[in-house]
Amino acid sequence: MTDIQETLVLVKPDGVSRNLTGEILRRIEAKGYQLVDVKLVEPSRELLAKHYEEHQGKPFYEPLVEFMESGPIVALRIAGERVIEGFRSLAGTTDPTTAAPGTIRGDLGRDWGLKVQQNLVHGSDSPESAERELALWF
Ligand code: RTP
Ligand code: MG
Repeated sequence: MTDIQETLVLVKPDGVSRNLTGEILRRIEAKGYQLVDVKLVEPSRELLAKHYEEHQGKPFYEPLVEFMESGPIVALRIAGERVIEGFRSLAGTTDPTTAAPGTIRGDLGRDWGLKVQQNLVHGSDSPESAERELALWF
């Protein structure tokens, strides 16, 4: 049985400013996922507050939102078999220093003592998150 899903991927401001959007999309397409929609977004604080509502009140919340407002973001709607967990696997774990080599964060991410991990990408973490986040960004 197939399980074709859609997920939201964000190339965060560090990825866009470091000209890594193409490299990130290349990895997504090379894996076999389909690009369904794409846009460059400068998100409002309201959008970011909704996007990160699960993190409100955490110590990293404010620096995270400020970082996400620091430059344009590329939002991608991606489709494929089990793409939600598949993209999380391509991205690697949250901290780019310890993310496995071979992953986007492990190969390309940097954490040079920055408070917020500037870890290049976001990917929805469940079917419920994907549906909610795609409706926010697209
Ligand atoms: P994402 O939501 O961006 O795909 O990343 P994730 O699931 O791996 O990480 P999550 O726990 O959802 O955290 C969201 C983003 O917040 C920043 N963060 N900083 N301790 C910290 O300083 C910290 N923890 C998380 C990262 O940018 C992370 O991607
Ligand atoms: Mg998350």
